[in-house]
Amino acid sequence: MPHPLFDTRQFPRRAPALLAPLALFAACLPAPIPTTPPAFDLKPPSLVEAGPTGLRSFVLRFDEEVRPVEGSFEIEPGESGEAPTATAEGGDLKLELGADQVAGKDYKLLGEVVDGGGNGSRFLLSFAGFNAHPARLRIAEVLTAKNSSQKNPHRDFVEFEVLAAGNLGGLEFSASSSTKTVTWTFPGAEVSAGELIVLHCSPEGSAAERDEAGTDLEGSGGIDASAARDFWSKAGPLPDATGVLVLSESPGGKPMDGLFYADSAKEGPVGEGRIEGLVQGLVDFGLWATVAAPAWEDAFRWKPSSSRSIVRAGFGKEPGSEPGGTEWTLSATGGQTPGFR
Ligand SMILES: [Ca+2]
Ligand SMILES: [Ca+2]
Repeated sequence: MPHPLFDTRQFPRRAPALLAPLALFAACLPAPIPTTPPAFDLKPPSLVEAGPTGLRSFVLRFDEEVRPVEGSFEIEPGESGEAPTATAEGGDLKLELGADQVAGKDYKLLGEVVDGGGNGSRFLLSFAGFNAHPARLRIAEVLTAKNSSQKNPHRDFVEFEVLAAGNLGGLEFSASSSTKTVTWTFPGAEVSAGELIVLHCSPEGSAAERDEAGTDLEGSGGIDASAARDFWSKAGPLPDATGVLVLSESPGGKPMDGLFYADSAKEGPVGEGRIEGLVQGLVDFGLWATVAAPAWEDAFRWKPSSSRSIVRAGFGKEPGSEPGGTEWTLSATGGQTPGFR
């Protein structure tokens, strides 16, 4: 195998010796045709994108042609004990797994490729197991700030309504302020249409706070734990006053629903930045309406409150039938309903 930093096939060591006799005849030869120096590939392949493409398939795209290093591929946890097999087509490395992935389960994938110059790249990736029948959800209610009232305490939560039955595994929820994004990925769980799901975004960290991914919906305690399906995210709280919430089909995938909310004191164009980009992403998929470039007036505008939740006005409407701030309203003070309508 060639040395990773020096491709001997492209630069034979005997080359200088061969050039010497040629120089003797140079005077008899026509003027030399300008040539470019030989190209040395010293750069290892870079990974451009990667992800599962089916229950047993995974594709990694590199920025140049690659070939797999046999025996280097491992998946953890391996559902079958068999190592993935790899084939390459140009810059695409295709892995065939020995068993079906479990939707939303955490996997690690390890392997190595080399390019035509013998430069190697090792990779170690984490990914959520492929979801062959994702559930379709939309956001139903949001409480953005902790309310530490002794009598009626609440914590940041997002309630989702299941529009179409399926598996939650790998669906990604993100909450962004102008400076920061936190993301959380659903574990695998089969859900039915009409079910409500509560994602608690500011847990206390108590042992009673348990994810309800199975059939027992009474398994969790903790503040705001509900009769519906509860999950607890340690990724970080929701932005209190102004932010963008996005639910995506897969990590970094197509958005399924979103909410743009803003302090009513804000006016005019949102301006370039994280929030504008996220709102534009929702607009592009017909999930939020704007007149032109995103402006604060396009948001659900409110006077931020830790005692009132933001609720979708009217369950039962098709998503996108009236996308935008007008689809949302505020609950009464103390009128949060995590896990029920
Ligand atoms: Ca529950
Ligand atoms: Ca509710």
